[in-house]
Amino acid sequence: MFNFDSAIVRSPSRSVVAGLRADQGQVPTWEGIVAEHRAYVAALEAAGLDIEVLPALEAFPDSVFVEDPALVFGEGAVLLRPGAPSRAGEAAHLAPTLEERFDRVFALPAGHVDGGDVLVTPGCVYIGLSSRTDAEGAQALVSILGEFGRTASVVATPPGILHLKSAAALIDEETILVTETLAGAGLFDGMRQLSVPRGEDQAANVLRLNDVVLVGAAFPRTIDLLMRRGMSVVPLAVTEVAKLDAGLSCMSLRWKRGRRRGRRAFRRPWVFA
Ligand code: CIR
Repeated sequence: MFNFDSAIVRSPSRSVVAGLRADQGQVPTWEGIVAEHRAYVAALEAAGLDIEVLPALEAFPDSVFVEDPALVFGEGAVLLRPGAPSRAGEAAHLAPTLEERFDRVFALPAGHVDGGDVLVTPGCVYIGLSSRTDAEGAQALVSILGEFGRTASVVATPPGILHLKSAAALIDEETILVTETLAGAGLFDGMRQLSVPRGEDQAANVLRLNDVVLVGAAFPRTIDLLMRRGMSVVPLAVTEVAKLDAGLSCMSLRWKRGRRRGRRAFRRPWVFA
């Protein structure tokens, strides 16, 4: 489940400072985003992942958040349709890389889904409806996931949360780290939920990779909570990307390479209707 050896990231564009954000008062700096992104890439490398760094896309300020326009598994990839109009074109820029890397690449045919709303657990892929992910897109993704032999469940992300994974992350095979609001929503049947300490809601977006878990450095009580569970914690600064409502999971696409069936077995993304 947490066995990853590959990742795709995208360099931040100069335009990243104009990325979408709910709080208009908090403007990040390009240098600050670049520094946090560099440290993040180094942490992925230290965790044992081979990383492909895609070039910055000036026309897409939020394109550094590469998790939203696509979904990847060892078995294949899905090009999504991000819900924010300014991000709609990002998936097309990922398509060539995903076609190169994966035997099977599907394209969401309708509706909208942001990858930040997709939480993969061993038994179920949770798709959170949000301001970015709608019912039509979620249903289309359920069908595609069926092609991968994966069961999916569409859940309602509570209001005020940008993405499902802004408030939830899988930390072991049975446990999801959640905010108190999400814990109260009871979305994850059969999973254990562990709440982040009060006042550290943004800490719930951790990223487990192999034997380590990346956690926002500004959240000492969450770091302590995870260390007391015996986890190997890597604290990372995310204060600048947080000004763009982003966290740790959204800056990469991660997977474990499977055995290829043959190079470029399917030349174009499959549109699954
Ligand atoms: C956005 O609003 O789309 C970006 N500023 C932040 C996206 C963060 N993505 C994520 O949490 N999955």
